Amino acid sequence: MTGAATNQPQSNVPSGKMNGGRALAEMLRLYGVGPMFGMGGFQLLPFYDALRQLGLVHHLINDERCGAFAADGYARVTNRPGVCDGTLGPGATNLATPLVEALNAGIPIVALAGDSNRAHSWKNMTQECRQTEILRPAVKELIRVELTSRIPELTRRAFAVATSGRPGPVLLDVPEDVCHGEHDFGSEDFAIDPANLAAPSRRIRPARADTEAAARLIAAAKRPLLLVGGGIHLSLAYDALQHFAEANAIPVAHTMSGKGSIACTHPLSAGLFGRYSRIANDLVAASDCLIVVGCKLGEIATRRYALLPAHVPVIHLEIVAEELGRSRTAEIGLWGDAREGLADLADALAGDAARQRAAREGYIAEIPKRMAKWRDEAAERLHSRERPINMARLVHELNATMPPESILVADGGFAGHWTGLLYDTKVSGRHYIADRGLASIGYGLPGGLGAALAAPDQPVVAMTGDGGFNMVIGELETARRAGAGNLTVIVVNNAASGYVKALQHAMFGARYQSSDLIEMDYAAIANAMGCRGIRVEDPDALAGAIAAGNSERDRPTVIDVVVTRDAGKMLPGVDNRTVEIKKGDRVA
Ligand SMILES: Cc1ncc(C[n+]2csc(CCOP(=O)(O)OP(=O)(O)O)c2C)c(N)n1
Ligand SMILES: [Mg+2]
Repeated sequence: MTGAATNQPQSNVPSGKMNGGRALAEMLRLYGVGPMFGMGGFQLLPFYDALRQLGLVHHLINDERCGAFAADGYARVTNRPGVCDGTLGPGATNLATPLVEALNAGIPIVALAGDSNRAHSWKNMTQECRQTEILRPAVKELIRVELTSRIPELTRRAFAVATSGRPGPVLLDVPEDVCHGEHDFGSEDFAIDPANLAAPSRRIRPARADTEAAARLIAAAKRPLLLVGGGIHLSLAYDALQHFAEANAIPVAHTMSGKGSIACTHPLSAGLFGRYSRIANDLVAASDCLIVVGCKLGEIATRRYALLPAHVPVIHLEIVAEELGRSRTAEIGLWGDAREGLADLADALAGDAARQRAAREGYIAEIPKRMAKWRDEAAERLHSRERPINMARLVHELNATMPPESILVADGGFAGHWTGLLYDTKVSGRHYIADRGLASIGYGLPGGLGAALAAPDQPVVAMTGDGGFNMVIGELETARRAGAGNLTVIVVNNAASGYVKALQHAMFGARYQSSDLIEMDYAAIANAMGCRGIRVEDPDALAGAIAAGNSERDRPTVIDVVVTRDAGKMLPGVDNRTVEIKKGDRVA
């Protein structure tokens, strides 16, 4: 059985006397939210009771942080706000890390936090803390609900903020007495705005003069290059991007978050740029016009702000005006939605597109050739028969085994680094998810759970380090209980906090401190937890194990892959050029 059960949008509008928790649950029902994740406490129990009465799907989570990560994974797959909750104090403060992830990555989430009864606040209530002050900078908007009667209105506001402009997380902070208190509601109170069911709620276009100036710059360029970030997913701009790139013969490089902007197997795909790169960084160096789309040009994308040559003009299309010029001056800033902006650029260039395609024939023919050359150079690692297993071989086997519409979720450690560089999506879309907003470890399993429940008919593989897995292992119980039989967790077991160990190897003379983990058999642990555990030490067994996980539907699978323990070989070595050690700086 998979976790196919989700909440369907419903139209019957309630009215009459009810408590705040019921009003909240009624609003979530009307917004058709997916499975919710949280852990109860007294403050929100009327809400839990209403969920039960209304038959809404809600999963108890073992750590609120994971509940919000699961909501985040759900939101990335569906573009609909993920919903999670935590109770007063520690429940609420556990939400901080995943809410910042969603804030930085622009993911729509509506999080609920129970708060103390205002009749007793600030008298050392148990679990009480200044949670609104702690969480305010972690969210796009924190809404404190002071009246039971305002619950529908402020829930509506939460969905509006979560899905509008650059999407993001919103926290509804609900005091106990507001949740337990009653109000006589009219049916008109429960209005919802259908525009806010999913992101993007509405779209805006860059100013015409800016678009025309950008078009002129592109038309004059010999080697333009698109640098695409996660905004492409938030805008669902895949078709517009592919049309623009193909019509004008412009290759597409992507960040980790932007993977899937066009299929990695598309002849115009230049792969990952930034800290790790196949061919894209060389193309950046030789470009005469960089078109940045839905990308913040942060540290990793720019190799610590050193990647983009100062003399090359930058056109930057971005939904948040304040991001323009933050780390790099843009010759032309296009403030608007990615899909609309790309469509406008394509229109502005339409008359000239055939000439551009002809002029850039040789340029775009280079891309697949360079990619093939890179692949030849990497072949030894991609096909490695080493034991312990080489990370490149693992990702190569994923490339060979994962169906086009499946989803790969990658955790913050090497799981993210290696798949960011080597994993190939076969179609455009959000088929690769990495938590690059905050790059926390521990996202893999819970994020994968949310993705698996959002796409119950697809195999979802969550790749995580052993350190990241240790943080959240209790959620295997949740995944089993939630029926996420389509979820496979791949633990890249290097018995180390590997990234830290690799840095200690490279920069601290292999003086390792607090970077070793004990040898564990995660397959045995998974089996004991009622999941399907498979341990892989032989690289030739990888394909079979991944295929077994992908076809399993009854219970989650955990594949424990014993990967290199050599700290000198842990960094994505298929491109050692990225390893540059500067005094006082870190690798790459
Ligand atoms: C919550 C959190 N703490 C610390 C870090 C810093 N960090 C980045 S990668 C890494 C190593 C994690 O070990 P593991 O999950 O086993 O992944 P590996 O690098 O070994 O593949 C650490 C500690 C982080 N990103 N997130
Ligand atoms: Mg590790």
